[in-house]
Amino acid sequence: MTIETVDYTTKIPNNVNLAADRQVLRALEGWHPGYIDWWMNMGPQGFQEALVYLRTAVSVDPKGWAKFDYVKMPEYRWGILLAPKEEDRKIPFGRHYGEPAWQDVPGEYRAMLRRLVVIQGDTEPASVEQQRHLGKTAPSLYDMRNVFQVNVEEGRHLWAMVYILQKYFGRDGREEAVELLQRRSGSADKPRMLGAFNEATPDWLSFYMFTFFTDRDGKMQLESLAQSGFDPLSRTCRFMLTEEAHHMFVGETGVGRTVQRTCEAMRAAGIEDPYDTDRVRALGVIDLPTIQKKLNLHYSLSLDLFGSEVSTNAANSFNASLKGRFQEIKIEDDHRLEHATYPVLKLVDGEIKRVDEPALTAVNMRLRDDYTADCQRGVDRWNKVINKTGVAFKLELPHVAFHRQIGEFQNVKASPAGALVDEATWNRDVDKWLPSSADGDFIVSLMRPVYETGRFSGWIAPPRLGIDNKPGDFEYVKIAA
Ligand code: BYC
Ligand code: FE
Ligand code: FE
Repeated sequence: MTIETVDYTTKIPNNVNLAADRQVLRALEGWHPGYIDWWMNMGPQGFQEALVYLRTAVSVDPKGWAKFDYVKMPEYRWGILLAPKEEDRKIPFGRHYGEPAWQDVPGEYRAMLRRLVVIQGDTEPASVEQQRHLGKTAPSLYDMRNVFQVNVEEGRHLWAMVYILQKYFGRDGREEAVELLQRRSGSADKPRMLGAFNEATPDWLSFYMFTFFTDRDGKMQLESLAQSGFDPLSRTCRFMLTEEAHHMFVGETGVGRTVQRTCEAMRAAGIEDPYDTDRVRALGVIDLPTIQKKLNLHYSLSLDLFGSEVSTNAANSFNASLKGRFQEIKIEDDHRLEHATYPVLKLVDGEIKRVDEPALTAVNMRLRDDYTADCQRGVDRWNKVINKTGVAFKLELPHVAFHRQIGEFQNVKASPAGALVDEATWNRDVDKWLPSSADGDFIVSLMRPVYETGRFSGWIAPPRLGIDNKPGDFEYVKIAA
C-alpha cells in the first residue's frame, strides 16, 4: 500500500497504517461510539436517513482524491488522512529553524502544542452544531447537499485532531478527545472555546457568511499549523486544507448568488435606490444594506479568532517552531524574527495609530492582515457581480476596530469606517451597522425550504455549475420519506 491510498477495509479508513498501531486503533475505536452519538444528537437535524450525494476522500493525491456517491451521513467514512510525508522536511521557522521536522512531540512543547490542537479540534464540531438546523430551510437540494458536505468534513477534521491527541498525547490526549464531544456551541456551562463558535447560525445567509469568513480563518490557521515543526500536525493540516477550499467556495458563491438575485430583482422591478429597502424586501429578496450588515457581523466575529494583535502566546508558539506564518516558506527573511518589527494598529491616546511592534509578538496581526487581504479579494468578486447588473452599490469590509471583543479595540466603539464613537452614537446607529432583530426576522421569513430538484428559493440565484458536473435538475439529496 502506498502512502496515497487509503485503507477502507478497516472500520476507520486511514492512510496511517492504523492496523499496525493497535493501541491507537483501540483508543479511536473506543471514541467512535461517542462520536456517532454526538453526530446523531448534534449533527444535521431531520436528515440522518437521507441519501446525500457526498464526496469522500479515497486517496490524498492532490488530483482526484474525491469519490462522489449517495451516502447516509451517519455512514460517511470519516477517516484519518495525512498528506504524503515530505522526505527530509526541515523546520521552516522559529528557534528550531533548519532542524529536521519532529516525528514526535518534544517534551518541552507538549502543553503548548496540545492547547493548539485542542482549540483547532474544538471549532470543528462546534460548526456542525451551529449549522444543524439548516437542512429544514434549505433553498435547494444543491445547497442542502453543500451544507451536509461541509458538516461531514468538519466531522472528519475533528477526527484528524483526535487522532493527533490520541496518538501523541497519551492519557491527557484521550481525555481531551472525550471533552471535545462534551462541549456545546452556545452552551452556558460548557461552551465551545472560541467566541464565534458560540454564535447562532439562524439562516442561510449567515451560513454563507460563516463559510466565507470563519472557514477562511480556518484556512489561515491551518496554513500556519501546516508549517509546524511537528510533522504529523503539518501533514494532517495540509490535507484538511484541500477540503477547506470547498467550504469557502460554498460561502463565496452562496453570498454571490444572493447578491446576484437581489440585484436582478431590483432591476426587473425598476428599483434604483438600494436603500429603498421596503420595496426591495417586498420582492422577496434580501436588500443589499442588510447583506452588508451581515458581512460586518461575520467579518468582525472572525477577526476575533486571530487573538490579540500583540500576543506572547503567539510569539511563544512561533519561537517554539509550532505555529508559523501564512506561506512561511515563501517569505524572504530570517524566519526567526529576532530583530524584525511589524506594524500593528493600536489605540494610542484615544486614536487608532500604526505602531511598530516586535514581529515575533505580532504574528497574530500579520496572519490577520493576510486574512483581510484574502477576504478583500472575495468581496471584490461580489462587487463585480453587483456591477454587472448595473446596480450602484459596493460591499465593503468594515474597519478592524469595528465591533471587536478581543484585542486592542475590545473596549472602544468604532463605526464601520473606523471612527471612534461614543456610546450614544453607537446605540443610535448600531442598527445601521449590524443586523437588527427585525432584519433577522425578515431574513428568517424568506427561509422556506425548496426540495424539488432543480428549483431554488426566490431569494437566491441558481449556481452556474453543478457539483461533480451534474446537470441542473440533479437530485443531490434523496430525502427519506
Ligand atoms: N474567543 O494571546 P491571545 C476553523 C483567548 S477556525 C475566546 O490574545 P492567542 C474552522 C486565548 O485562548 C480555526 N477566547 O491569543 C472554521 C487566550 O486564553 P488563555 C481554529 C479567545 O493565543 C469554520 C487568551 O484569549 N484554529 O478551523 O495568540 C468551521 C489570550 O490569547 C479568543 C485555531 O484557532 C476568541 N476569539 O491566539 C470549522 C488555531 N481569542 O489560553 C472550523 C489554534 C483569544 O490565556 N489556535 N482567546 O486562557 C490558536 O492558534 C490561538 O489559540 C488563537 C488565539 C489564534 C485562537
Ligand atoms: Fe474544518
Ligand atoms: Fe471548514
